[in-house]
Amino acid sequence: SLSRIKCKELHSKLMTPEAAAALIPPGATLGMSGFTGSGYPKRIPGALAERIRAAHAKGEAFKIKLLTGASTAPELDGVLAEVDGIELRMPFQGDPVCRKKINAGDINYIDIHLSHVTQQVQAGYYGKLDIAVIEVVGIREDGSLIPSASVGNNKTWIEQADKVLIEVNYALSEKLEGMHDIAGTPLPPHREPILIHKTDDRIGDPYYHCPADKIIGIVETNDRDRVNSFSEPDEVAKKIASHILNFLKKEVEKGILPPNLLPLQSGVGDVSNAVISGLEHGEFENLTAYTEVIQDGMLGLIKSGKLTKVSATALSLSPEAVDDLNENIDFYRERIILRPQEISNHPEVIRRLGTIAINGMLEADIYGNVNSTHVMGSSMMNGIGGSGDFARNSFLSFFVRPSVAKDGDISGIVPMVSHVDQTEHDVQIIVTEQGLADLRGLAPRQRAKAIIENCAHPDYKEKLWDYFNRAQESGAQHTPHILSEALSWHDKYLKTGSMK
Ligand code: 0RQ
Repeated sequence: SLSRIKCKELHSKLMTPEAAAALIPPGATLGMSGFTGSGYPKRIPGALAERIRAAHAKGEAFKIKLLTGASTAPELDGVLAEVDGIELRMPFQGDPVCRKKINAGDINYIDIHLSHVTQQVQAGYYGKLDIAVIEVVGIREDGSLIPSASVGNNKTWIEQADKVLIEVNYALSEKLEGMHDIAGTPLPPHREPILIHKTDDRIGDPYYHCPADKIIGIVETNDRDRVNSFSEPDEVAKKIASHILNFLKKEVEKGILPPNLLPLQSGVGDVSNAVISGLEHGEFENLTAYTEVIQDGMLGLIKSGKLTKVSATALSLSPEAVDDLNENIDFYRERIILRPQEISNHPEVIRRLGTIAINGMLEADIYGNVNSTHVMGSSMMNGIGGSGDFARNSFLSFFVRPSVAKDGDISGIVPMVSHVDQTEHDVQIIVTEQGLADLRGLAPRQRAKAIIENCAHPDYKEKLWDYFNRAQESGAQHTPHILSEALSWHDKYLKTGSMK
């Protein structure tokens, strides 16, 4: 229809997804848009997957290297993994098919902190970026691009790639225009301070800029992001949320936190959503958030007036929440800023603002090391995402999860984690539905006592005390362990299907 492609010079570049996919050669390194299931290209990846399938049927080799912002959706990661089209994947994914191929050893997956991605690509660690494939909601007269529901690494992809393919998506409101603040950082030694002193400070401009001659094709789409609707938080999630909210209240009473807290960062998932909806019904006012992803709960908190300013890199919203956003876009645009992930997750800004980070985990050990990514030490779940960026640099850093998984066969608290993402040095507060362990100011043996006492499930508590007590009978006593037993719980689970 061309109505959203206001730059006349670009009209001749309109093509079908198939024609666009035909411009992507085997072996290409692609930088695609997409962050937590939003703002990913909807049609070109599917057409590319068909091309790859056809090539494989003829016995021809065809794989690509795929870089994005974070996780995408079945229409991107799913289809390309399904046809064995991905040679390398970076920096985060959460797709079931992609995960299966990673764990089968068929995809090389490089799982890095989300704030590090652009500098590593700029520095050339991944070779030359051949083609950027970016979803936008419109192209202005002067050719500048209006970002869509996520920003991620798009600025860098457009700048670094030799060629650019654009998908213009008509399903999201064009009135997103003005919500984004696009700025980046050069490689050292050319860096300067990032002048964000409050969550709503703007340092860039609202558009991506790409020379017209770099754009080799434009595809129009009308597909929504695929984000599932949220269910009401369950009892376990509500208990975890209430432990956190009570704790924050006490910190305000002690004068450690201001009455409107500090900017919040919340991970994705049911527990995070429960914390956010707990805030909606709680007493805190004038809240702000400096986070990665805005989910339904945060939109509700903005609507209620409790959350006044939010900075993130993506809107990851259910269909109902997208309707609400589109209908009240002028209200939300004054309260939401979407930034590149190198800025939303930048350690400098997170440290300066003193965010309160709340992230999920697979397991924690008795000393407070956290595994966010590897099931039983070897099997990739999603990736570290931005959790490390926030955990290390926040003023308060929470890690949360239910005390058990898989109907009680897995303990969320173990003697030693089977993989470390967040070291004990970056983990301040651990919360399960059983309770909260405040590790601030504690030495390792004190931490172990707090974690076992407050967070372990009753089915595993005695076994953890037993391990910890026996570890204190011999050997070095700073962080007592029995190395021959430290991973025996995981080993037992793999052999018998239960840690019990
Ligand atoms: O699997 O549903 O098949 O039973 O893992 O677990 O409890 O539903 O928790 O959805 O919050 O995910 C760490 C994965 C938690 C997530 C992780 C099984 C469990 C279930 C999911 P089933 P839950 P969540 C912002 C910050 C890293 C990235 C991050 C994550 C499934 O929070 O990916 O924080 N974090 N980003 O049964 C085996 C264990 C297990 C286990 C849980 N110990 N062993 N399986 N499960 N614990 C976002 C971004 O960065 C984009």
